[in-house]
Amino acid sequence: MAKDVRERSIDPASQEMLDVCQRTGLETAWDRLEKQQPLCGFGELGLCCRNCNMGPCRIDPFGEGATKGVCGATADIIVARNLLRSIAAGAAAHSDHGRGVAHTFKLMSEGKAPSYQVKDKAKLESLMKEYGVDTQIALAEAIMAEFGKQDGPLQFTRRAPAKRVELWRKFGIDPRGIDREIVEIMHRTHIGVDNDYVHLILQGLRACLADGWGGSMIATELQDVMFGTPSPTFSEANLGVLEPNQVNIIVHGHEPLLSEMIMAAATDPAMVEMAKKEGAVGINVVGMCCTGNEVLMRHGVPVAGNFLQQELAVATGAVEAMVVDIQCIMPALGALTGCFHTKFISTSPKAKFPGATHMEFHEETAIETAKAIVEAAVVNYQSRNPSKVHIPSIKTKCMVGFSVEAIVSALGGTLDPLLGAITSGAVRGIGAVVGCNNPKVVHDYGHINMVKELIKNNVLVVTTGCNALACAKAGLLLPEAAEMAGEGLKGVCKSLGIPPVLHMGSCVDISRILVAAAAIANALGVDISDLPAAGAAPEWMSEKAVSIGAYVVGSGVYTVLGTVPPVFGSSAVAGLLTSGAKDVVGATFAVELDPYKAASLMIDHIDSQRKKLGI
Ligand code: SF4
Ligand code: MSK
Repeated sequence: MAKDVRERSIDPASQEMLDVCQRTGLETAWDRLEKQQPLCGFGELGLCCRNCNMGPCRIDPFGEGATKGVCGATADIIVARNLLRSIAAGAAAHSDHGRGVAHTFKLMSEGKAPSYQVKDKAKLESLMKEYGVDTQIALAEAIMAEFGKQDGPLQFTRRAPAKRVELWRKFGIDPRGIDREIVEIMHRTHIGVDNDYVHLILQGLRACLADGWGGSMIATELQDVMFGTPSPTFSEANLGVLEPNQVNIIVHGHEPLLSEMIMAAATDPAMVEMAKKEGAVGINVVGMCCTGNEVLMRHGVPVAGNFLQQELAVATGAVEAMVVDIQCIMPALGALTGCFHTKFISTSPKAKFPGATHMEFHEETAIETAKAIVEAAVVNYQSRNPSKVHIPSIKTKCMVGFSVEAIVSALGGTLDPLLGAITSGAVRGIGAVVGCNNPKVVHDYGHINMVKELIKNNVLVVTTGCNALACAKAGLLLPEAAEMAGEGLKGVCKSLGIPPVLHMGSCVDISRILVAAAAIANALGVDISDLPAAGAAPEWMSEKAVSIGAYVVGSGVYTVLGTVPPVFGSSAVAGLLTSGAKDVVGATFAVELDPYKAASLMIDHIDSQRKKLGI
């Protein structure tokens, strides 16, 4: 039976493609979610454990069947251990991305990666100063050493306000080393090790702080050094950025290391000439997910969409190559690209996919690999079947690239105008809205409605990841969107010429939000937990989002989740996260599926913080 596409997405381009998929019998994530119903109730509550082979064990949430695993683990222990393993995976993903960037930076510094250069010398010099080193190689070595450190501290954690660092120390959650904290989670959650849920969750906080103020921040900072610190630029977003008469190449995943090279290769005149010989008018590189965010904010490269649009983009039949690196890439793309001429090209030594052609990327030969990939796409143009092409003519302009440096510059070189606007109440507070899509909720519905509600109530929104792309598609990243904001925020945006929703980048760039929060807190002489600020992930799905949510709360920011985390099988763990954490890190989680109610929770929190600050 035909599905109502409006129940799957609020984005018109996605609705159009979902309709095409239904008519042509192409399966998408939404169809597969339906086939998964009913979802496992034990899994949803976090009550199943397969950490050893006496199990798998599961706890009866109604207390009628098993109340303990074979080893005696209770619901509290099992839920906490499962949560920690998600944090470990998420922190590992971000941090391994950071390690990859640091490795490239080191090779570049040693003269072994000729395709890369320093693009932001000022940032390089300020990082050298921060690390107390005199040479670029010494900086590369010091940053690489952060991953294997045993005793800490991680240098960037010292960007947090002194009160926050003091609190981390007091509770024993100041990270000692990035890899160490992740490994310790895996150790402690092994059968028969750490069986105290509070003690476990404290370790989860220590590991996720090593992500936000460690691995993710390293990725952001060194990417800025090598590819340039973003500054405001205009571009376009949504599936309509695919061009009917050009060779379309989508770069998808999370790292800019290869996509920057693909960009360079695609603008090579010889390559453009080759595309013309194949009958195309040019080569059109577009982004998807966070790789998309990376090239969008640095070069204004148009972006085709967010997480749930990756299959829909292929279904347009107009994609010559879907080039992927790491994270958030659906293995379903293999079978789907097989229905079209599209080449599915994997590039990371860490990530292979069924149905993909593997063209492995190494820093030493980056531009050569990029050229080979672009050439493969160009040659593939002739194989496009025009009868299968359907590109929705829907795209929206957006203004992107608000790094912390760009925000300060937009404010005239100091944070004072923003602090003044917050103190006067023109800007009620700051909402950080981030995170994925999840077919369990209507695509983009949570993102867009929450953000609209926040700006209407004079909350300045900063955004990254898939939320940023949802906002781009909905026109919220334009200065004109100030018309949708409350009077105070509208006035501030108009006087500065900025949108009410500031695009700060990809998922690892949530570290930029931490840096901004620390700078504002320091300027006000308070801790981050005192700020009139709140976070949200309305449609989150990935383990990285679990780590992000935890480090945002661990940094002192109240955070609302729009899909239910698998922790409610333990009222003790759920209570600790939604209430008890306040006494430790000064912030908690809330879970609210309705974006309007979630925005209200954030606004109420912001108001109570303002009251406490006496503003
Ligand atoms: Fe069961 Fe305990 Fe083994 Fe988990 S660790 S599978 S609860 S016996
Ligand atoms: S891409 S982690 S779906 S935000 Fe960063 Fe989007 Fe979430 Fe991936």
